[in-house]
Amino acid sequence: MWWFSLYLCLILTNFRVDSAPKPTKEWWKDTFIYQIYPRSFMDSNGDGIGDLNGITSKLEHFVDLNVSAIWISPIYVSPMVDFGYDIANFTDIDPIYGTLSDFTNMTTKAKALGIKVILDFVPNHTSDKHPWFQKSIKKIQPYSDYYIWMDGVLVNGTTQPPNNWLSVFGNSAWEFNKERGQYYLHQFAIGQPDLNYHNIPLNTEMQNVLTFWLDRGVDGFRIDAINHLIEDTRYLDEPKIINSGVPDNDYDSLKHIYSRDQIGTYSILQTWRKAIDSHGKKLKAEPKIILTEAYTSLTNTIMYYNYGSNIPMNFMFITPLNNHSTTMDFKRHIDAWINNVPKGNLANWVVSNHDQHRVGTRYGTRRTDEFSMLVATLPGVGIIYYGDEIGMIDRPMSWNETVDPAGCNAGPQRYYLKSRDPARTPYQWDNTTNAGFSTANITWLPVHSNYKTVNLAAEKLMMNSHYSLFKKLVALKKMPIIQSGTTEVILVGEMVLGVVRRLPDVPPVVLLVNFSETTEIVDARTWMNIPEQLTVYASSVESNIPCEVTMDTTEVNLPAAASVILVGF
Ligand SMILES: *[C@@H]1O[C@H](CO)[C@@H](O)[C@H](O)[C@H]1NC(C)=O
Ligand SMILES: *[C@@H]1O[C@H](CO)[C@@H](O)[C@H](O)[C@H]1NC(C)=O
Ligand SMILES: *[C@@H]1O[C@H](CO)[C@@H](O)[C@H](O)[C@H]1NC(C)=O
Ligand SMILES: *[C@@H]1O[C@H](CO)[C@@H](O)[C@H](O)[C@H]1NC(C)=O
Ligand SMILES: *[C@@H]1O[C@H](CO)[C@@H](O)[C@H](O)[C@H]1NC(C)=O
Ligand SMILES: *[C@@H]1O[C@H](CO)[C@@H](O)[C@H](O)[C@H]1NC(C)=O
Ligand SMILES: *[C@@H]1O[C@H](CO)[C@@H](O)[C@H](O)[C@H]1NC(C)=O
Ligand SMILES: *[C@@H]1O[C@H](CO)[C@@H](O)[C@H](O)[C@H]1NC(C)=O
Ligand SMILES: CC(=O)N[C@H]1CO[C@H](CO)[C@@H](O)[C@@H]1O
Ligand SMILES: CC(=O)N[C@H]1CO[C@H](CO)[C@@H](O)[C@@H]1O
Ligand SMILES: [Ca+2]
Ligand SMILES: [Ca+2]
Repeated sequence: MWWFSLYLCLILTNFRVDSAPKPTKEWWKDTFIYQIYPRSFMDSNGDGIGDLNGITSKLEHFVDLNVSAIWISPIYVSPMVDFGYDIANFTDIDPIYGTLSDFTNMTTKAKALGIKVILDFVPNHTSDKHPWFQKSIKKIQPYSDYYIWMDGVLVNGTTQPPNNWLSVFGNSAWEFNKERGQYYLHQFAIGQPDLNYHNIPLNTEMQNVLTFWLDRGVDGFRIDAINHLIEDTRYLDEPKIINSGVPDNDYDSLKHIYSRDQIGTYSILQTWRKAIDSHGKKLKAEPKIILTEAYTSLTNTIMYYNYGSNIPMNFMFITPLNNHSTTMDFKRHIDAWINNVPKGNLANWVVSNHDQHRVGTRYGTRRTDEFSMLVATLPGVGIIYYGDEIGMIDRPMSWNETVDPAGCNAGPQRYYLKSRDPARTPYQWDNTTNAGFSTANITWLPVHSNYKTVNLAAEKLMMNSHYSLFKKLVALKKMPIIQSGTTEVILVGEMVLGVVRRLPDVPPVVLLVNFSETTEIVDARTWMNIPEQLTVYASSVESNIPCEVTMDTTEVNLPAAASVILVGF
């Protein structure tokens, strides 16, 4: 009765086949992009903090991995209240990281090695130490309205903030400034006043910032927190979420209908797309990439494609999916994304970033590799966070080790729910002092104690490591079947998720992921309509499934939480 169960499976899993996206000449197509958190990548001068010369000294790593680009989190002048996301000068390098000539040194070498450089563009706010803000306080033109200033409201004789809006990092989003006698909006830290995009000269200044870095040879920008850019100018209170289960000063206690995802955001993005493209035309340069960061609905995310974003970051493996999601949840979300990418655009998949727990911590270490394997097998661009390629995991921090403002603001009882420090520890290069990251006695965040075994040098010597697996995945992404084959996401029984990529006249590429805690044998051949004999191309490290062996696909033995990629070449 195999035909009956196959038929049933076709109905139950709502089989779908998409047409291949049109080939584009964009350099980021079918590649991985690698995020560097510069404080933690490589320290060249022994002060315990990573820097530009450190990155320059390690650029060969990206050639070795064969990723197309590095995206570097902010390196600009900053009081470091939010570790660089609070910027006091958009067009200069913070001395902690180096100088503009170190930057040029880095990009020159990157260019010679064929590695693209993407900078972080943080348009929502500046540091409160930025000269624009200092002049805005004094109402000096044209800076007076560069920020969002409001009078307080008098409640029972005391001045209160203009409304109930909350900062992402907790407490009111408004801070009173005595000198100006008004409140300013800060959607993030108090030291990060929001810029006012209803002010046209301000946006012109921001376009000049983009041009400044394009003149210095950058290949594109990743735009930070874009959905916080514009606020509804009625400044109405936001509704409370009933039974949110969090304290009243927690960002998650309100529905952010007036301070986030406002429609005007898209036209601002379009002005930046135009500024970047017209700069490129003058120089006949290669196309520039724009990635946008917005934790928002699928519909809102997809809309960024239509207004100039090449990569509206797809955070599904961070949220809404999590360790408790079922195979069906995964299928539904993956299908929805692939179906909604507008024609002529590329899907994208983010594994991790500096705001989230590391992937092996979110899903458990056995599932660490699952996500780079999914990202490699699915169509489009993969985005990984430094350390993902060697399986780095969170290093839990005590309260007094905590330095992230999101953690500090939450206080000693709740800091660990909010702190992003555990995912920002130094890169683990080798088994020497500080994992080879720094010669300092103390690094800005502690190195994870697992560095003696989890490190790049050790993994390079091993046959079966996260590193060797990741290199195979980068190569897989460049194969024609992954670039332009059809994609089907299939439930193989209840506990196994399958992805099949097909091109006419060649054997398929098949990914199987076991969501369960016990081993069983599945008939992938019947469920997925694939050849009876396929070869193991790659497997998750802890699965211990040997590579290059031939498998009978009617009886695939998948250990707990294992992932495996099968090919016919
Ligand atoms: C790196 O990728 C390029 C294509 O993007 C490919 O031509 C080259 O062979 C790859 N290098 C290695 C060492 O695999
Ligand atoms: C940023 O720094 C550069 C170099 O020091 C300086 O020329 C420029 O005026 C600064 N920008 C602002 C807005 O202060
Ligand atoms: C550029 O970086 C390399 C490697 O770190 C270093 O040897 C060289 O002196 C640097 N050059 C400049 C101009 O800073
Ligand atoms: C103002 O004061 C009155 C009397 O003390 C009190 O009942 C009321 O709740 C206060 N209003 C607010 C908004 O705090
Ligand atoms: C993920 O779920 C499994 C099964 O319920 C559990 O054993 C594991 O501890 C969870 N891992 C994380 C990181 O929550
Ligand atoms: C953290 O605080 C505790 C109690 O005050 C102290 O014993 C401990 O040494 C501190 N640890 C660090 C890393 O500062
Ligand atoms: C590191 O600590 C040792 C011993 O405490 C001290 O002698 C040395 O000067 C310190 N080095 C640095 C770079 O701080
Ligand atoms: C450190 O790593 C090297 C290889 O990178 C290895 O040869 C050596 O045995 C390791 N030492 C220790 C103490 O683990
Ligand atoms: C993922 C990301 O970059 N998030 C950033 C969003 O913006 C705030 C404020 O700039 C940063 O703290 C986050 O790190
Ligand atoms: C670990 C493991 O093998 N778990 C599951 C793998 O897939 C089969 C088939 O769906 C499940 O029954 C196993 O429990
Ligand atoms: Ca340093
Ligand atoms: Ca804003």
